[in-house]
Amino acid sequence: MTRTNARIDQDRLWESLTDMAKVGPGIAGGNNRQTLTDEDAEGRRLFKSWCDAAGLEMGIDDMGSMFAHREGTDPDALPVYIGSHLDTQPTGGKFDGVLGVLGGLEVVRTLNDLGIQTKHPIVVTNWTNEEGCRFAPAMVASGVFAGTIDKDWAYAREDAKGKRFGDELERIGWKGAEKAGARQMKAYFELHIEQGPILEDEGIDIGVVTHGQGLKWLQVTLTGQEAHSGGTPMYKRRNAALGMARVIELVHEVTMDYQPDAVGNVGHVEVHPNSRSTVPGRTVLTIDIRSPEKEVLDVMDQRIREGIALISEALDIEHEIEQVGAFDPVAFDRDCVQMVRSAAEGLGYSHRDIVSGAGHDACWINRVAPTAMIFCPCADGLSHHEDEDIEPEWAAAGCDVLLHAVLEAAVVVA
Ligand code: HGY
Ligand code: MN
Ligand code: MN
Repeated sequence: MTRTNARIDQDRLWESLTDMAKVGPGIAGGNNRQTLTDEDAEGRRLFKSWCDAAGLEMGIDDMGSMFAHREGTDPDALPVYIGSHLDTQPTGGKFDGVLGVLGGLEVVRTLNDLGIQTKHPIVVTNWTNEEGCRFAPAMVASGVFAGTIDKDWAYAREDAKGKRFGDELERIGWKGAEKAGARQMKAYFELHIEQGPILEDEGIDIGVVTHGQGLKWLQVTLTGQEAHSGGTPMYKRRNAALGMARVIELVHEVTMDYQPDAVGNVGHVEVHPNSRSTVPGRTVLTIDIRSPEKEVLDVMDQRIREGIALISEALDIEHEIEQVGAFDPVAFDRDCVQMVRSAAEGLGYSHRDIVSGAGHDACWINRVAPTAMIFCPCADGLSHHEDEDIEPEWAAAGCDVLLHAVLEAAVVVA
């Protein structure tokens, strides 16, 4: 095989995906490898052992992100980065994020097999806490790297048990010395499953991701008054759970006004004291709204805030709204996107332009380096679900395109 018709090793990629899936197993065949847990640490060790075997030099930054470096012939040339994330949702799948990290490793393994040298070094990256489920927000380490999130604010984020991000990073032993964001990149490529149904429904091999939709996470705290659920008359209640229910309905109603592109969700809720015979005095919920258009995102944000104020007034409860995550809609780099498109064409894979519904580390890295993403289909478009699944051939096609896009960016010299 030569540079032009180089292909990755599908069986080896699939074997690595299968081995990583054994780390932090879920309860129904997927994964629960949440960030900065012992399972995450085990997955990191496994990834590092594979990088060591591939002759890569590992760097770690002070957010715990991992950078496995393959030498280029010109050590002064800015590296081409390939990355994604190894952390998962609590009921996550085996491929969300993992395909992008291990696909990057497979690219390096293939170059080693073929003895292909590139002018620019190549770096395979695992970003800490892409999912944002244990510690909000999502994409926090790539956000610190891109200079849009303050590191100390990130360190102070707490999980549901009050554990701090910074302390957990120290505890698992993956806090590096490098300052996050000190690295310079020539380009960044991320391979990811689509996490939606379009590619599979249309029978298309590759998604050429031109844009990513914008996102806002609003954490809402509603405060009423705990009271006895038997002795307290309905008219005297200040029910924070009723407020939560009405806010969830509000998010749905506002979002439905901006179809088909806008989406809204409330996936995180807390009810205090969560006792059967007590009217809840406090509820906490996170609103997740997204749209490819910034204006729509902003008007949804405003309408929801106005609606929460009216709900609170009607129920005589207090409300506090904190924006805990946000990024504007992203347009990826045209040259890098074209490298993806021409790689798919050169390899004979069907492809179509697509907008990412999910957020990715690439959305932040796009602010500091020319960036593009490659999608492969996923079964029934399902993700953030333990049944998340892909065909080995889908993974291989995406990784082949990643290989050739990276080779174009990194410039083959031998
Ligand atoms: O929220 C997201 O879109 C990503 O999966 N963390
Ligand atoms: Mn992901
Ligand atoms: Mn995800």
